[in-house]
Amino acid sequence: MDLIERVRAKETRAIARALTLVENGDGAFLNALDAEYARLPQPARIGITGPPGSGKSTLTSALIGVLRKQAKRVGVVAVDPSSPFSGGALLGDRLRMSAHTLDEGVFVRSMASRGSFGGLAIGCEDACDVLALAVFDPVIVETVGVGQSEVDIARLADTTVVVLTPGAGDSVQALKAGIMEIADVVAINKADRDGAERLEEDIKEAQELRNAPWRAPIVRTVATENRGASELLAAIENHRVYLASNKLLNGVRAQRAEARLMDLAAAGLIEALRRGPAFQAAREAVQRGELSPRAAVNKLLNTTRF
Ligand SMILES: Nc1nc2c(ncn2[C@@H]2O[C@H](COP(=O)(O)OP(=O)(O)O)[C@@H](O)[C@H]2O)c(=O)[nH]1
Ligand SMILES: [Mg+2]
Repeated sequence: MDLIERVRAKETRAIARALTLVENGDGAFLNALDAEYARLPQPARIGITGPPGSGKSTLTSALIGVLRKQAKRVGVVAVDPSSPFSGGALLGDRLRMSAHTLDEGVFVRSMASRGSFGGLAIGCEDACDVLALAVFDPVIVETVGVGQSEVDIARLADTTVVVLTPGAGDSVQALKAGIMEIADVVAINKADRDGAERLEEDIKEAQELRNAPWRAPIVRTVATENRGASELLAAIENHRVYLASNKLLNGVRAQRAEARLMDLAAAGLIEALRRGPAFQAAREAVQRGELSPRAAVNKLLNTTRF
């Protein structure tokens, strides 16, 4: 049986193999996966984002616990550009979610950046396709949200949960950086610590400044004790109902497909320019300061055969 069929048959080893091929950018497998694209199941996509250490992985694990009680098959992609494959954070993810690792209804994969332009989002989408093919629903995407990348993160999911923690400067900064723009649900994790009240007020204040049709509900959680996990899941499901009942879900997915198209187009274009015969000369001219980067690109676009 070929790998695609084995993934569709929910075979754990095949899923792991497929994710590795996707991560390595294996052309033959990606083509086979792309051939399934129009027929892929469309699992609910939940994004969990927030500053490093805010408890995203622990919270994801708590959500998995609730979802497993509902007999849902849960797929998780944890994306962390800062952590290499052998790195601590990654190991942390594995350990933290290890309560579920012997459960066939759960698949957790950590992935680092492929390193190429747009590689992170592209690799994540490909991994999500594999999990969709393996009939996981929902698929949870955990991403470190810091600074500009938050906008990218928002488009990886139907529903984005922003995780903030009391007493952390990071969270205040996140609020200032406009994180409310992307939050469909806010989790105040580590609510066992002082300052949850204060943070909730700050979040509400930030929300007042916006006039959005959907106001992100705020849920307090203590992920280490599984507290608030059911409430968080209920808030996520409410947002999904809101999307569905206002016919917004297709729009969210269409936006995601378009963003993916643009990412791949940009990556493909750069690859094509790099492979072209004039690239090295243009690069050296730019490095010597003889040619402006813009002029170099224009020249390359005009002379490269695609
Ligand atoms: N006190 C407390 N600690 C927590 C809570 N949730 C997570 N942690 C701890 O915070 C640390 C970072 O958690 P982790 O899930 O790896 O954060 P991530 O980097 O956002 O994925 C770990 O030591 C967790 O045990 C919580 O609700 N309360
Ligand atoms: Mg984590």
